[in-house]
Amino acid sequence: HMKGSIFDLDGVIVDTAKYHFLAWRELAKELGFEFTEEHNERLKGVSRMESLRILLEIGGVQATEAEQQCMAQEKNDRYVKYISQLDESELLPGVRTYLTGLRMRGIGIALGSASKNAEFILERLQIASLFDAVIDGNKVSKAKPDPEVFLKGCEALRLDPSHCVVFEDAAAGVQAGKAAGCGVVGIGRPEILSEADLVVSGLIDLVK
Ligand code: B16
Ligand code: MG
Repeated sequence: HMKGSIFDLDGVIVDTAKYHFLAWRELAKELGFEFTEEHNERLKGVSRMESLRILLEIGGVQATEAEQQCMAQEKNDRYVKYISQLDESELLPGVRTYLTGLRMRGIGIALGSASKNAEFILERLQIASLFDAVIDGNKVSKAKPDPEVFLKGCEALRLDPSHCVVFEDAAAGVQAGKAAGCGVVGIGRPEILSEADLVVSGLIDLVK
């Protein structure tokens, strides 16, 4: 049975993908090409530098390592401007109720996200205090589907992975959770998340 829980951020707790999209689209426009919402799907759950690599490939743009660092910084500056406006109202349905319920049952709660802005986002959403541990893009070196982020989450909760459940919206995240030895609840479409032990459309489905 579940003693600990580890949550992905984007797509599970909040829809930050729409702000990533706006920021990436602005960068692409500056570089002289169109970046669509369909393109943006490829960046979900992917690290910042890997996202940039994919974006440059879409635009057919070559850039040196130094130029890429500069572009990633510019994208992040734009993104941070958007997420500075975040507030509680942008929590996805059921999130606060579900997390509060876990706390009342004594179940550990950790974040397992690729984002380097995760702490800031939790603060803006006013849910930072609900988390016992935050494992984010600043603490991991290997991206999902590598299990590192979730193994570190279990370690921070001082629990064996077999007692932890991962909540993920991306296929690579579901794979990472399984590879860590955790139970996995997929959030989204069953076709994409078939490796999960259970798939729901959102945390709201678990609080009814
Ligand atoms: P940052 P998650 C991921 O969040 C996003 O889905 C992905 O689009 C983003 O590129 C990545 O975080 C890195 O974010 O630029 O803020 O470090 O789903 O792993 O919570
Ligand atoms: Mg996600």
